[in-house]
This record gives sequence, structure tokens and C-alpha cells, in this order.
Amino acid sequence: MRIFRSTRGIFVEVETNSSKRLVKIEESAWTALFQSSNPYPLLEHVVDSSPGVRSSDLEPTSMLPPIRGTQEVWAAGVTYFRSRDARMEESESAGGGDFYDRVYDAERPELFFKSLGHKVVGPVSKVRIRQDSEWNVPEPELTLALNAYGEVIGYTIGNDMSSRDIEGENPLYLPQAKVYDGSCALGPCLYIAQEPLPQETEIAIKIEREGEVIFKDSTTVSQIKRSFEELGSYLFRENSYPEGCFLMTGTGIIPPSDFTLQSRDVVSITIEPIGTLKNAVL
Ligand code: DO4
Ligand code: MG
Repeated sequence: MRIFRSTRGIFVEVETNSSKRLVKIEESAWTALFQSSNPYPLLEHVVDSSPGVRSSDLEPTSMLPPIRGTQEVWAAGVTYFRSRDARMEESESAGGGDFYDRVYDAERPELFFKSLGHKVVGPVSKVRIRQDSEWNVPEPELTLALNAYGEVIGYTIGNDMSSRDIEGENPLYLPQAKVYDGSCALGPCLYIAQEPLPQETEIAIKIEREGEVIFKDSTTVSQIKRSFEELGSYLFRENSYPEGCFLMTGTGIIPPSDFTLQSRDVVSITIEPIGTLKNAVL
């Protein structure tokens, strides 16, 4: 089931055979999901006891990111071979290449803080590129919703906007390359499944400029080097998240080195059955 947050409340899209209906649920149900180890039956129960609404009640323009303001977003890095390669290349002159090679094979994954929920950009808002950077890319990432015990309870789509020149100049600049206003987008919904997403799930990106597609590519979940359990268990070591949290699982797609995003480009990331996260660049 897909759960959408909007300025008009929280809505669950319930699919039965070929029809879909919308049900409005309470904010407390969101919190309960992140405190449950068994979210699917819990959500079914909540849906059964909540009022159905018209689909026009979930206006596209009212959509918010699928996260509460107080929940955190973290990100895993160098979880795909393509990411390891690109980072080694961009940081070669800074002597940082070796770090990325080592972290790809190391037991401990790279995890970094990305955003607090209240700063996350939703499906109808704009992502930003830094004014002091000249080489910027979107990173399309399957994003895990983890409950208060570190278990995967659902999924969303993330865009880990990144300044490659800042990150490449010195790996110690990573937080500045990754964490700034408009650098983290999540959406369009929180997808709660009965089963884990299959390994062949496709992660696809398309970037448009003045109506033309200027870059597109795709990868699959099977290309991720680490298991979601492993990433979740490192994130929950010595850190607690009573309301649960979100973890971006890294990018397997990086545009060619001569590509940089520009203002007004439109980034669309699709992972079915979650949907498409589409954001223009401010
Ligand atoms: O180590 C730098 C960032 C890695 C990252 O964001 C990714 O691989 O997705
Ligand atoms: Mg990333």
C-alpha cells in the first residue's frame, strides 16, 4: 500500500483487483507504523477503521515528502561499483581515490547524515544546486524506511543531490557537498509491502532540459553490494531513532563527468511500485 502525506492529511491508496480507493488516516498511525515490526497488517487494520475519501482530496499540488519533520534521513555511500569508480576518479588529484576503493570492500559501510525531515523536499517542490559549486548531479536512490528497531518496514525514492567538485576536492568536504537546503528529496509516497522488494527492481532516472531528455539510465537493486539488514544494523549501532528513520541506499547511476545540472532541469526517478519522484531544479 502507498501512503501519501499532504497538506490535507495522510492518505493510503488501497488497491483491490483493478480499482484503487483512498483512505484518510490519523497522524498517530504514521508513528505507530514506525514502532511496529509488522506494519502491513497494522495498516490493513487502520485502513478498515478509517473513512474513505474522494481521490480529489489528495491534490497533487498539496503533496508533502513522506516523512515527519522530526525524523532523520541518513545515506549510505559507495554501495555500487559505479559509485566507487566515479568517486575515485573525481578525487584522484586530492589523493582521496584510495578511500573509496577501501570503503567499497570494508566491513563497515560509509553512512552519513543527510537531512532532518523538516528540510526534505517533497514531490512538488524544487531541489537546489549550491551557488558555490560548478559540478552538480542528482543521485537516484532506493530509500529504506526503518522502524524504531532498525527493521525495514517500507520504501520510498530519494534524490541525494551532490556537488561533485566540492566532494572531489577533499573527502573531508563531504558534508558540504551533500547537506544544504534543497539537497534531499523524498517521495512520492511511503510504500509498505507485504514482501521485500525483489532484487530485479529497477531504479531509473531521466533528466530533462527545456523539454528534451538529456540523460537517462537505470540499474537494479541486485547491483547493491550490501544487504539492507547490514546497512540498517550499522545505522542503529550507538544511535537510536524512536520514531524510526530513512536510509538512502546509495547510487548506482552517475552521469558522465562532463555533465552538470542546471537551474530548471527536471529530474525524474522511477522505482515501481513506489512511483516517480519528479523535481525541478530551482
Ligand atoms: O562518498 C561519497 C558519497 C557516496 C554516495 O552518496 C553514494 O554512493 O551514493
Ligand atoms: Mg548518494
